[in-house]
Order: sequence, then structure tokens, then C-alpha cells
Amino acid sequence: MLAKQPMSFLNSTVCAVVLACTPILTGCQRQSEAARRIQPVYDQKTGKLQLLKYDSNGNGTIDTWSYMDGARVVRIDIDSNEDGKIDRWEYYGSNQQLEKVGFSRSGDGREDAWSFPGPGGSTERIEISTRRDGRVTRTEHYQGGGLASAEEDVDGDGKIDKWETYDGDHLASVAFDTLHRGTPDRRLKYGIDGTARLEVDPAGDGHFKAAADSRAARQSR
Ligand SMILES: [Ca+2]
Ligand SMILES: [Ca+2]
Repeated sequence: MLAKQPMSFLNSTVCAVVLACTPILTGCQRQSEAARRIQPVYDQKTGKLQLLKYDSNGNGTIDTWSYMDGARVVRIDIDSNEDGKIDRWEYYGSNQQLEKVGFSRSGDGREDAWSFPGPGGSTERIEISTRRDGRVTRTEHYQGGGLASAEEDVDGDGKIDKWETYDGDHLASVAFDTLHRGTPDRRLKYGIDGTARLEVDPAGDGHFKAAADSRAARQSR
């Protein structure tokens, strides 16, 4: 759900900037109509453009706030369903490239996930604040539009303790650091048919073996 492509709102904002900075428009009714939907806010001391309030769908309700540094877009807040709560935060770099898009997973106006576009524009990574406190505790990596892997700090101690890998649309493996040693000690590998196999890495050297084998090894000692 969160992996939707981070489409940039910048193009319409650039149009808005052009219109806001060009108050005298002649002979173009469509442009003047669009200009009525834009409310520029200027710094009272410097006269610099600070904010553009924009009614993007022309229904009389402002739904888009573009925070500006003069003609440069810094951030765009969007309330697409006009319920008074922002549902999308777009962050732009100094070169006007979209750097990340914030979301509210609960739709309550509190930003708790951030999507990072890759060079092609599709989502490369999503960072999630699972406790919704602004601290990122889960990172998902995407390839070709699909979730490829994820790591998470489930207990919130600042260290990753859960690793997931995906094969197509199914979970292929999930590994846990139940010993708080910094590396996974248990791993579940899932087959396409839904079977699961538990593996363990008792030495912490990255070599997993079937849990049954390790039990057998202990018993044979
Ligand atoms: Ca509107
Ligand atoms: Ca909203």
C-alpha cells in the first residue's frame, strides 16, 4: 500500500508559482481562474515568497500548501481528501528533486512513514516509525516495484533484531536476533507451498543449519 510510486506534486506547484508571480494575465480565462485558486504568502520584511496555498481541484477548499524559499519549493503538504489532516508530505532538495514523501499510515495527520524514490522514480526504500514517534524502526527495500527485504528493530532498543527477505510476493525468510548479540540466531525459511523450516546459527558466524540437525548434534555429544 505504501509502495505506490512517489509521484511528484512539483509540476503543478511550479505552475502555481508562475501564476502567483504573474498577477497580470490577459486574454486567458483559464489562467486567471487558476490564479484565483492560489493564495501566495510573502515574508512581510523581505517580500520573499514563503507559502503558496492552493486549491488544486478548484472546489473552494485549500488542499495543498507549498512551502517556498523564494521560487524554490522546499516542502509540499497535501490534504488530498480535504479532511483537515495532511496525508502527504513531499520534501524537495536544493536541485528541486523529490527527495522523500512522508505518509500517515493511520490517516490521522501524523507522519510516520517515508518513501524514498530511486533514480527511475519508483520507490526504492520506505522507512517506518512503527511506534509513530518519528524514530525509524523499520526499513523496507523495494526492487522492481516489489518488497525485496526489510529489517526492523522490533523491541526498540536501537538495534536491528529482525530481518525479512521476500521472493516475489511471498515471505521467503525471517531471521531474529533473540539473544541481542547483533546478528540473527534463528531463521525461518518459507517454501512457496507454505512450509517453514527453522534454522539456527548458534556460533553467530553466519552459518545457519537446520534446528533438528543442531539438536541431533547436541544429543550425539
Ligand atoms: Ca480543494
Ligand atoms: Ca487528509
